[in-house]
Amino acid sequence: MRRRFSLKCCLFGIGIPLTVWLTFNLVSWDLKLSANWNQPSGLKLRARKSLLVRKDKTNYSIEYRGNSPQFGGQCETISEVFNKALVKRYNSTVLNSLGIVSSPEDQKARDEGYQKYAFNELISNRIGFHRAIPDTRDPKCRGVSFPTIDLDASVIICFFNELPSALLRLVHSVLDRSPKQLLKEIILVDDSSTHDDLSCQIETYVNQHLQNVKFVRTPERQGLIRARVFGSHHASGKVLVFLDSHCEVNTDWLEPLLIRISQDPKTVVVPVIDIINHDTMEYQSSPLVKGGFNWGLHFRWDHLPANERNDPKLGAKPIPSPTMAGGLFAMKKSYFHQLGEYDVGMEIWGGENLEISFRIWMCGGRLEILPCSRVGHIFRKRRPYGNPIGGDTLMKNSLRVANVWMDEYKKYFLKQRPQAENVDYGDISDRLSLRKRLSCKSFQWYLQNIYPEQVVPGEDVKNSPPLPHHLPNKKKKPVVIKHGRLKHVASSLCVQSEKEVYTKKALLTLAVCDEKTLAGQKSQMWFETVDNELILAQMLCLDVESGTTNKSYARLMKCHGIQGSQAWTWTNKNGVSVLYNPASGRCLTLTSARPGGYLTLNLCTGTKKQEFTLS
Ligand code: LR7
Ligand code: MN
Repeated sequence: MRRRFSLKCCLFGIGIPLTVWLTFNLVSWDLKLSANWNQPSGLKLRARKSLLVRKDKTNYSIEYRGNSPQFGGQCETISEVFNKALVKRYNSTVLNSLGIVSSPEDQKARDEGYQKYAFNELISNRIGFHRAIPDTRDPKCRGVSFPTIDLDASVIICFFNELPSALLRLVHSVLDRSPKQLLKEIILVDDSSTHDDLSCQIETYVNQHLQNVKFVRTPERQGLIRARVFGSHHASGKVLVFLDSHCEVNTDWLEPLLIRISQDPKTVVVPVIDIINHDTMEYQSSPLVKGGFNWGLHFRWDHLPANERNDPKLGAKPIPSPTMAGGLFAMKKSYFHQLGEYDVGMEIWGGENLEISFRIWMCGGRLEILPCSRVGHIFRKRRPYGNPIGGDTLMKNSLRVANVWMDEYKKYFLKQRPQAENVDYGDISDRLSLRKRLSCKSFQWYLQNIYPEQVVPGEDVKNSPPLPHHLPNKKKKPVVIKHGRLKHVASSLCVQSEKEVYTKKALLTLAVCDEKTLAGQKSQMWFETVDNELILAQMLCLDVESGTTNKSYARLMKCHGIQGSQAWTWTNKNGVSVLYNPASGRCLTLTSARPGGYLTLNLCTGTKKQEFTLS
């Protein structure tokens, strides 16, 4: 099978003339700079060590075993033509255009990508393994000179069925944005991915092209908690830095983490987690918030209390945080081991973030968010992978957290999740004795001293309750930049609703333009907003039927104000002005160019059926 996701192809394929790009003041492309997924080279993989994880009640050990028979030992190779001086920064307009679906192959790759990874594979592949991202730090963090740091870091990245372009973009961002003397190594832990071919491609790429990157594989799926412990046992740096496999690290991300740990070896530090949009791959800054949790034991973000929010040093100063999100943090390796690593009785996903947070604070450590260290993470709408052991692993893991760490407060969890009563959470005696051995404080102490904002059910509200963060944007009043008739160029017909302008879900059709009557003034009048919405008669928004079938219909829906399926950008395709919908990667198309013809979403080919104007 031959794969080719080259930008060159993409640009020539969609035929956007450079002049247009330049007119719009976009990035000028160097066509050599692209992700080239080369043909198989017949390369033989070198024999690989495989590792055996053995688990019993008191002992958790890892052994090496001979070659893994799991893979045939051959896969196609991936590589990228890369010139450091030409690394590009992709703004949102460019990213949107990278998402254009022009062929059935594009459509297939996009659909399969969403299925397998829950983000836009097409755009990730077209960006390739390198890109510049905006420096989202507070100006106070920039341009400072760092003291000498007497620590080095092992960056541990566990992955299960990750998209190679996303994982390798992370790896390169770490290599490119970390000072050499501070980066001991990167350890990639493949948690027995079942996408054998991709896993083999990543291993081959790493072994062929990257120094300082170790590739290890668990002998069978461990879940992210045990996979991290497994990775930590391969680490030789003084500090462990854990990252999810779909992140990109930002400028000077590592220094603040290591400096803080060198000041206090019992402080565990977390970068600010910026947002990489799962549909567009756009890198966006996150606001400064703290980690908290609700009594269902879900992690949540809390606003900073007013005194911290108004602190003039805010933005550069560590923010103590009751909990961490879980995926991105650094701590001294010796402290990680001393503190009991992770609860290896936890399965696959969930709960370990609150467990380690409680443990850090209750057992004499400290947890802080460092605003001068920024790392982006792809926030997906769903988890794309299953769980081989069945059941709700978050529930099981949370029960372990509640029973080991929460004392009498566990009743609030059980009240929230009555189903938990019958769930077998396994043996927790090891963790209880760890808590004793480390002379950890009570959960009550933690709530009173570290998380006083938390509302305990039945108690008076002492402080203003924390508001969950990351809520969808509030609906704003639309700002209209243009209005007129949406005309299909070749037929000179106008787009209107099949029903009354206020009918939700109505499909859109072509009709003879009615420029004379009042009714025509209304029913064919479209308003384009700064948010790229197209609103008919100032009532409903042009939207896309959900689903990824080749021919979904355009329809009218209540404006939701968060762009997505209701965003339309005028894009030049083969000299034709098309209406591109970045959320679906497709373009507005006609079923037929006569009155009564319907409007659908289709591959962006730039045919006459896709040529529209607003005038
Ligand atoms: O079986 C598995 N084996 C793995 O190696 C399952 C997953 N993994 C890997 C996976 O490929 C990824 O690199 O583990 C990593 C984390 O899994 P995700 O990305 O599916 O987790 P998430 O981002 O949905 O969830 C958050 O909560 C988890 C609870 O167990 C972990 O702590 C994640 O690391 C954590 N992610 C973050 O904190 C990023 C910021 C999210 C926020 C807020
Ligand atoms: Mn993640």
